[in-house]
Amino acid sequence: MRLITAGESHGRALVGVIEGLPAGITINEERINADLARRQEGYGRGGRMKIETDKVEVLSGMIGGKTIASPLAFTIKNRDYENWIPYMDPFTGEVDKKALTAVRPGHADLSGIIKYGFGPNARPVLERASARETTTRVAAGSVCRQALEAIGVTITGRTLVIGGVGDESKWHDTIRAARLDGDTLGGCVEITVHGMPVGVGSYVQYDRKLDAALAMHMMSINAVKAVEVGLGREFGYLRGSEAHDEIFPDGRKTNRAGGIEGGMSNGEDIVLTLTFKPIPTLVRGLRTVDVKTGEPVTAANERSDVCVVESAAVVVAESVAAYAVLDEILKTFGGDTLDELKSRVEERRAHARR
Ligand code: EPS
Repeated sequence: MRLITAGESHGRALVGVIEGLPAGITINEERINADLARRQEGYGRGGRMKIETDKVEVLSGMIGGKTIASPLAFTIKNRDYENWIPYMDPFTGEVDKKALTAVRPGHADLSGIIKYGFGPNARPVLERASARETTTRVAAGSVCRQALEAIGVTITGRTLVIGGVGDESKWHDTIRAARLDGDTLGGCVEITVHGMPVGVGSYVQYDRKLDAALAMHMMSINAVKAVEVGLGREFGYLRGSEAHDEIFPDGRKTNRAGGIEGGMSNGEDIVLTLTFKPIPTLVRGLRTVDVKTGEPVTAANERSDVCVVESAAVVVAESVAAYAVLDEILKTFGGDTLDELKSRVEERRAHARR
């Protein structure tokens, strides 16, 4: 499959095109909208989420509720665009009237203006670097999830840590304290893929390894700085006798590998842990340089979220995993129709049981 996304955070709309979906997948629009709504939730979100009510509009690739194998295109409107037309209109927008020159450490601002020659204004950079882009990843992922469920593969996610705190009962207090300090927080999210058939991915070539593909997709999520498979970094502290999952006549009794050995799924749950860095837009502002004057200043204080790890990051990670897992399943099994794919996956499951 291929997925291409487009859209600026305060532009007219977000756009996605998924190419390579098999024909015959039943897609429920309300499921997509429910996932989009879940992405907007969570303690620690900023004012923007009160403006938006993200809804998908599918433009092509489906008839009568089922995919027809042609590219599935969709849009999600930015309601906030109404307030930004003078600055963001594709033909008449005067972007320098919303200039951001006090570039934010940790954001794409500085490298982006150097790279694309935007003069002393990071607005055209941050509009696309914004995590608003994850809206399209969730809509695309929701479509993929519905295909995966039809072949018995489901994906769940949960927050493990917010701002260094593992105790869920303390998360809101932790986020509240950061907000009062004008600060932001990151955290960790765990993603589990259940029902994966054996042998998705391959050991035979580096770019066919399942863990390599999943890591690439997960690292592409805004703010993700680490992806771990199974025990991940903990492997560095263990002996082989403590690290591997022994095999018994009735299967494995542990899943330290996180469901992937030799770049292939081994039939156990795939378990990934993602670490998100704290959002780089801080109310208190970090020290930086104004790219217009060259003077030291406090970084721009745009409206922003304090923490997205409680809900948004979970659904984004689940959705990106759904796209990546379906893509890898299709690379391994192929199938022009969902029924073809389903029977090939079933055949593999039957073979693995033998
Ligand atoms: C973001 C800044 C904020 C966030 C945004 C990401 O938006 P705004 O600049 O409109 O206040 O709310 O996230 C979303 C819009 C979203 O849908 O998640 C940024 O600078 O990355």
